[in-house]
Amino acid sequence: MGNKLEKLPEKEVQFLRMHTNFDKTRIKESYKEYLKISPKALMGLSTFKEYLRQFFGDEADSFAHHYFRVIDKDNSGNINFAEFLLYLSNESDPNIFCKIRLMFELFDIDGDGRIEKKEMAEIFKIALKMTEEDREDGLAAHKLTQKLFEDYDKGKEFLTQNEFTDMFLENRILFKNFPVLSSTLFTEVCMDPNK
Ligand SMILES: [Ca+2]
Ligand SMILES: [Ca+2]
Repeated sequence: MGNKLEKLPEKEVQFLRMHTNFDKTRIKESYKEYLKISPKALMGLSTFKEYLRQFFGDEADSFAHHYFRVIDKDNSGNINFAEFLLYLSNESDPNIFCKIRLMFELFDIDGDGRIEKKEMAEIFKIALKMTEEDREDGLAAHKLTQKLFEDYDKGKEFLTQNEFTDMFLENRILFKNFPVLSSTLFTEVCMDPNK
């Protein structure tokens, strides 16, 4: 008691009801869980790193600033609860295209709306490291990127969002080791149909 952070303002609850798949109860419960991860409500990169490490191990460390970039929608340098929940909502949405959109943003490191080879190689390098399949300092990631570009970039040297979507849908196994943040807050990732 006495900590005014403990209660989520009604306005924010309403906003999140409108913009996520979650009902009031789940929003409030998530907020409690979120405060355990980030007692100050605003989460900086170092807190976010600790959180990822706790759930996904040290290997997830190199993913931290990339995920952080995607979640920190307003580029404020901090993640707030709304940003976090919006991310979880998209990630756990039954519509796979919501998740693909997040993945696209993860790979589009410079945010210019297209994925260059070096961006894809960078992200796959991290992902492959988590599976210990890439001991050769990114070589496997480069080969994989090369192959995917041959199949999907139509000779342009970058992937558009549509091309990335096709690539994702036809190669889902490549994404199996990416951290799924909604699994950390919700034991069963499912939607309330009466939102
Ligand atoms: Ca922010
Ligand atoms: Ca880019």
